[in-house]
Amino acid sequence: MKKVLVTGALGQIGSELTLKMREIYGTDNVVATDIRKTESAVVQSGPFELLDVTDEKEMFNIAKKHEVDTIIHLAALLSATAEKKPLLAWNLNMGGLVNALETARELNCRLFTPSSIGAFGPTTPKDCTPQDTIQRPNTMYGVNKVSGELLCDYYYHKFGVDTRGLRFPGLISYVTPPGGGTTDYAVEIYYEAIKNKKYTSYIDKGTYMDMMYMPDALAAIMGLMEADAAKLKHRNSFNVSAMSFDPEQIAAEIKKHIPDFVMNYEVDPVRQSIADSWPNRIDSTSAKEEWGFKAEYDLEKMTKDMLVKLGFKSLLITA
Ligand code: VAH
Repeated sequence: MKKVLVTGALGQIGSELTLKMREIYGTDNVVATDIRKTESAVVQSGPFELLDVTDEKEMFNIAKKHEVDTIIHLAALLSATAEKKPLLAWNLNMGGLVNALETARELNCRLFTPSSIGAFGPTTPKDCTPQDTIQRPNTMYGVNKVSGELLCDYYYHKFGVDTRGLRFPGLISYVTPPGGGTTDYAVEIYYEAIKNKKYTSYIDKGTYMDMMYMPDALAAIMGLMEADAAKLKHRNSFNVSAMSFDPEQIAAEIKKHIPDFVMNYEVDPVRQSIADSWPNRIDSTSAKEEWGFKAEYDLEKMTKDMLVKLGFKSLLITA
């Protein structure tokens, strides 16, 4: 990776990944793009171009102009929004990916795009979900993710494009909030715990989902992109997870630091049914074996860090 183009650079992953990669690869070597322009650090600190990923010509032109050798394609709608606007999700999520793959093919770039635990469905084994298993999702987001995995496989086998991907769990961070996802509750809860000492969860007790703290997600993307291509047996996205919990467990962890924190439940049927269709806990063995994936943060370590980073002053338990 010498020169990188990032799409969706102002989103939850992009806003942190762009800055991290600029530190490592040099500011001018990471070109950020997004459909909107803000006063953010990503826009201020290095090259930035406005880009609607459904515009193939524009994506190609920007990639060519900056002579990039790697595309990190992040622009997409998340699961809950995709369920509300399925056609928009299809057009944006699939149209954007096809354009990124075509640009990568024409300019001989390596390409990363995230898949998700959303690529699994109700008939997938729920626990210790294997790397290679049944994928029959019943959400538009899931349909996009499986189609995306297949397309990445296709471009690798048919055209030799060096495609790489990760099936991310819910990503938790204190920098940029996610938007329109099913796992967003696990981010919102920290903000509300500090602000109001209470949170109303739209996901029900007992609903387990995989999660990961953003520093581990960024390290995983860069680790996979730097991995020796010859060692990668999977091109269709690696299972990666750092932890699995249900709303009661994250609330209990927060209570260790904020004892009067109160959790209430008002279940949102749309997001609950999406969550119910996903695995409880996926198996990341292939990622560990093929390119050395590892996660540093579990629920306890992440909670301490989130609370401190969000400005919570008195941590009762410090060890
Ligand atoms: C979502 N965070 O909730 C995303 C994700 C694991 C799920 O891909 O839509």
